[in-house]
Amino acid sequence: MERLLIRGACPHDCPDTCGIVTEVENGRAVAVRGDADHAVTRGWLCAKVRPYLHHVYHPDRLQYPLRRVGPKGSGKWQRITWDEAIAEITGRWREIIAEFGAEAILPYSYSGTLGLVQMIVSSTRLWNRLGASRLERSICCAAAELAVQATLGKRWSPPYSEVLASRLVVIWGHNPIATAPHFMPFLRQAQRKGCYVVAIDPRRTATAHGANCHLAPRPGSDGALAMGMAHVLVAEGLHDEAWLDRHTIGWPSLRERLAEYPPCRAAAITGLTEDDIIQLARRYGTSRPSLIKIADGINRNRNGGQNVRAICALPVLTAQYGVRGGGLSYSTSDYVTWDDEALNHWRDCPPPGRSVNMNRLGAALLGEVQNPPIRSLYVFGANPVASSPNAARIVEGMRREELFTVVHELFLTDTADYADIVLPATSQLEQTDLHKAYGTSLLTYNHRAIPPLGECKSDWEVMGLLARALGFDDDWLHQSAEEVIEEIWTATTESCPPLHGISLAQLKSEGSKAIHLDETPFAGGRFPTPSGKVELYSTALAEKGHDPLPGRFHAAEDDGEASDLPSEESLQLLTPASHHFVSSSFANQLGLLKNEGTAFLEIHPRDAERRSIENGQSVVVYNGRGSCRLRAVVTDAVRPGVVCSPKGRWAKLEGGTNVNWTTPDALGDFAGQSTFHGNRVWIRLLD
Ligand SMILES: Nc1nc2c(c(=O)[nH]1)N[C@H]1C(S)=C(S)[C@@H](COP(=O)(O)OP(=O)(O)OC[C@H]3O[C@@H](n4cnc5c(=O)[nH]c(N)nc54)[C@H](O)[C@@H]3O)O[C@H]1N2
Ligand SMILES: Nc1nc2c(c(=O)[nH]1)N[C@H]1C(S)=C(S)[C@@H](COP(=O)(O)OP(=O)(O)OC[C@H]3O[C@@H](n4cnc5c(=O)[nH]c(N)nc54)[C@H](O)[C@@H]3O)O[C@H]1N2
Ligand code: SF4
Ligand SMILES: [Mo]
Repeated sequence: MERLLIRGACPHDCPDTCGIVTEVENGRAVAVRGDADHAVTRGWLCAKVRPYLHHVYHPDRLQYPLRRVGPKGSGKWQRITWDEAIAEITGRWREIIAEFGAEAILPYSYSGTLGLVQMIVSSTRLWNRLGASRLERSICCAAAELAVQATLGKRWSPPYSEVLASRLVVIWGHNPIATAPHFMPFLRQAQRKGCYVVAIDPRRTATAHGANCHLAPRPGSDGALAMGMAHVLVAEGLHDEAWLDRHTIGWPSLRERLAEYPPCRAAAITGLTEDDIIQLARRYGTSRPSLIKIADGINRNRNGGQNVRAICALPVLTAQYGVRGGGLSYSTSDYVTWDDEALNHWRDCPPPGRSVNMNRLGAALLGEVQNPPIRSLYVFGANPVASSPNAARIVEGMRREELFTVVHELFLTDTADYADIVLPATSQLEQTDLHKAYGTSLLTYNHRAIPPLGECKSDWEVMGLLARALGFDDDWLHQSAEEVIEEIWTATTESCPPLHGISLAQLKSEGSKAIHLDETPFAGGRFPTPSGKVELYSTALAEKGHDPLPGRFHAAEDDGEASDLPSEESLQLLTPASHHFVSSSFANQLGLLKNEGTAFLEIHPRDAERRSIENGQSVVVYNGRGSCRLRAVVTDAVRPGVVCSPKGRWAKLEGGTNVNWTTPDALGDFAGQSTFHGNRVWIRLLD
């Protein structure tokens, strides 16, 4: 009997990017484990990925191409061959291109996998060559990314283990127990050494439960909280004037603006007490090193960009950037930036197509995007009907008779239901890829462990078939996954010091490698901004039409959707990460569904009582956009006025809709950001 151990990478949208070891017997995977040699994984996988083989060998895996035979959404399919599928897709595209031009085709992908080949390159090369519409990829982190880059220059963060040097950690709008589990052992170890942990979240998450202190501000008010803290730091002389003079631009103007945020005003905006804000500021100003840790949940509202800007300013005031155990931990994404030309091959392509904001998919399909209108949608590595905002509009758009939709998937998802052609996709065990983590400083290689199930093909393989059928014979569209990685690695490595001394061969054989970071981010107060300093005042933001200073915010989280009920009866719905799913991935897996329990809505006792809702009752959550049904959990874990229901449920398993039937497709303050959490809803008992 042949028995092999194959090293791979967890492909899911998670900052940890674990190393996985798959045990394979006679071509079949029989076990998966966390890679013990992987510096972040350290031998264990999270609750979601431990049962990965149930995902890979799920009885519902798509195994061959399908063509729709009934009306759109009717669930009637006919098996076809790959040759037929590719001929039909490219035939339709030729007609569409002849009539409307290639921009009438919109590829839609996001985070089913984060692999270099199967996501990044598969989202660029073929589409660039075709001149298709481009997708503005702003569903997750666009505002925070722009805020951090404008302020500090790059998204640099210390490795998880550096938290052992921190005396104070402020976990701000982030729930790492669910969303970055491998950070937690390091945090616990720091706590045992006396590190104090503050959690700032409108609800008492498991992470907040394990903190030393939990503050629950109103959602979207974090910028005002940060400004209030900064006000106190300055009023009490806890800031470092000399450091500010030397290493920042815009300090005098920001200082003036801080006058607008005495603790009483910050308290009124955030719903915290003045004393909470003063105590937090004092603790932050007197504990060093102090680390602020954020992720992306905090930026999914109308003020997301400016809120993150204000938070980024706090370590500036206390001179905590460049200090081991201090500063900001957000993302490591900008240490290694893959060579743009090698990824995209722009030089071999027609002028780039126009950009369509992914958060406006429904609106775009229904006519917001014109000249040309969108006539074909190609979805892969994404499940927009379940995961993108204002889903009722997406479904309405996908039902358009003249829209030709292809969905490349592992499963018949809520999105695949509306396709004209469905193509079967490989899982991570069946494909090759390279993964750069966004939360850690490791690169992890994914070797293919097993042959594809049935007739499944990887994203990149399908790109090659489509390219060939469209008559594009360019060799960079027909490389193997290994060749793609080799080309991009070679083009990137020379000009990228963090990759120096690492060879691809080494990475392949060892499975994972840490990139070279010899010092704490921003050591010596050096910032990769145009001025070389922290840009408290940002000309780059001013040029984009934003306030160049942090501290001016949209008033309410009003997303402008009418309902027939009075607005004082509305509640703000947060839809953060589920513990047992990654977005909608895994939310069709029985064991994980069982562990996550019935889809629920956390509601404060006061808000429940006003509506005569009791624990365990079924409720309808609704607004002008749509509705969904949930089980009420009456708990003071959420603040009054706020309700919470984790994202990721498959609508078709929940009576036809999920929380995204209510979420707004309005855009945030920066970079076309999604505003899932800026969502007003009404609630009633299900009759
Ligand atoms: N288990 C699991 N892990 C995941 C994911 C998943 O779906 N499930 N998703 C992955 C993805 S795509 C991402 S982007 C990351 C996100 O990682 P996180 O940002 O950690 O995840 P979220 O749960 O979206 O948001 C974190 C917290 O922010 C709170 N929050 C919401 N609005 C506000 C606000 O205005 N202010 C404050 N202070 N808090 C607020 C929510 O209550 C929530 O507890 O996680 C990744 N990891
Ligand atoms: N209400 C609410 N909704 C949210 C959020 C929120 O905070 N609140 N957060 C948003 C965030 S942060 C994100 S990142 C998005 C994520 O949204 P999406 O990127 O749409 O993620 P998923 O819903 O997990 O869908 C990914 C799909 O890709 C498929 N897939 C996996 N691997 C492959 C592959 O190799 N090839 C192909 N072709 N398919 C594959 C999976 O089967 C799955 O159906 O969700 C957003 N949705
Ligand atoms: S989802 Fe995150 S924690 Fe779980 S195995 Fe994947 S990378 Fe690791
Ligand atoms: Mo995300």
